[in-house]
Amino acid sequence: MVGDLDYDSLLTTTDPSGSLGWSTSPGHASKPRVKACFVILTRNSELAGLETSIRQLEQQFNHRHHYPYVILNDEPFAPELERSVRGLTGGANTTFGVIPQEHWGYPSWINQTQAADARRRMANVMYGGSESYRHMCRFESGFFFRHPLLAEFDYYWRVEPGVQFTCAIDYDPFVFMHERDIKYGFTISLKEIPATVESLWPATLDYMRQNRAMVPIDNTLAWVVDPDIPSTYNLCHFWSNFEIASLAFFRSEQYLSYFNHLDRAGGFYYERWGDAPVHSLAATMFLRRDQIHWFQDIGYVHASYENCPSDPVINSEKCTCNPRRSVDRVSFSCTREFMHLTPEDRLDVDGLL
Ligand SMILES: Nc1nc2c(ncn2[C@@H]2O[C@H](COP(=O)(O)OP(=O)(O)OP(=O)(O)O)[C@@H](O)[C@H]2O)c(=O)[nH]1
Ligand SMILES: *[C@@H]1O[C@H](CO)[C@@H](O)[C@H](O)[C@H]1NC(C)=O
Ligand SMILES: *[C@@H]1O[C@H](CO)[C@@H](O)[C@H](O)[C@H]1NC(C)=O
Ligand SMILES: [Mg+2]
Repeated sequence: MVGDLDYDSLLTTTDPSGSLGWSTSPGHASKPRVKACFVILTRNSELAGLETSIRQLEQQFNHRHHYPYVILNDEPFAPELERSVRGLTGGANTTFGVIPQEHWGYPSWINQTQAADARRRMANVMYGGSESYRHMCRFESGFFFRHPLLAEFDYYWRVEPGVQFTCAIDYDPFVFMHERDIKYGFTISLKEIPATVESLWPATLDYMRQNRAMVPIDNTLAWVVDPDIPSTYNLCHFWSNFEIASLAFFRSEQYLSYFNHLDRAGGFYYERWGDAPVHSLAATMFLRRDQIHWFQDIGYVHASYENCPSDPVINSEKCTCNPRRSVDRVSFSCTREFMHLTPEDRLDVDGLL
């Protein structure tokens, strides 16, 4: 929680850009209103993409705010990468963290023979044959928020190498979320590849059965359960390569107990559970609809999909993207359904279990 933040005293800003999110006074370092940072997990080989992402983020948003960057890697950073990133992040504090071994690798209870069998069986599924991808998904599901470099922060914005930000962001999304008690923000939602999550929903139902009190009545599960086929996961998830979220949410007893349950079940290795469906199912179980926000106005491109604001005024004034390419318009997005959810769509959890 960021409840102890003295918000009112920070309301007057002398930031010459007039943007929200900072108060500056002569002789003092700029001080952000919300303790927030960017988190970028990267490999040394992704330097070019990392540079693209940071350049665009600085240009569209952060040159006015100087939120710090935390760059993470499972291997020691190449000195060239550190030098190059520091050159691009300018006024923002940038720290480089190597991920502790116990956060990136098999837990003791995983049978690695069985895990290798699963990789062979799933060789023709996207990343189904990859061992490192699985370590990455487990790390992003259960550990990134425990990295010591994130300890001082309350919110984070996840960024990946090689993404693009196609609209000027002339307000502060962290402040926007903090003011409204929003815990999870996304740009793109999609349907997951079924073979990667076959047992994720059954494991989630098990979790809810064993931890019934953890799931509030005003949850958002209606978004992931098809009303016509009760007790079935419709594969909808927020695409986690972009995320602006509360770290308190991930550090909560609810989230941690859910992650531990999934980790024990083994599907990060015996299937190929992605961090996107894991974060999403947690958000829908533990958060209210109004604590989850679609950043429709943040133009964002990751590989083959993009989010682009359809509002003609916003689009023409702030963006360089084509709204006709925005993925929320297509059938394999779940964003339209998310926007249509009302409190009356509340799902009876006991009916599910
Ligand atoms: N340090 C490190 N980072 C990794 C590794 N694998 C993936 N990542 C990072 O984890 C994030 C997700 O990996 P991606 O390869 O982008 O996977 P994806 O987004 O599901 O798929 P594509 O971007 O379409 O390939 C990115 O930030 C990568 O840089 C790894 O083995 N080591
Ligand atoms: C930069 O971040 C590090 C690690 O969190 C912190 O110790 C240091 O004080 C920060 N520097 C500035 C100038 O804020
Ligand atoms: C690990 O899995 C393999 C293949 O499924 C199995 O033959 C073996 O008995 C398992 N090992 C243990 C210790 O459970
Ligand atoms: Mg990616």
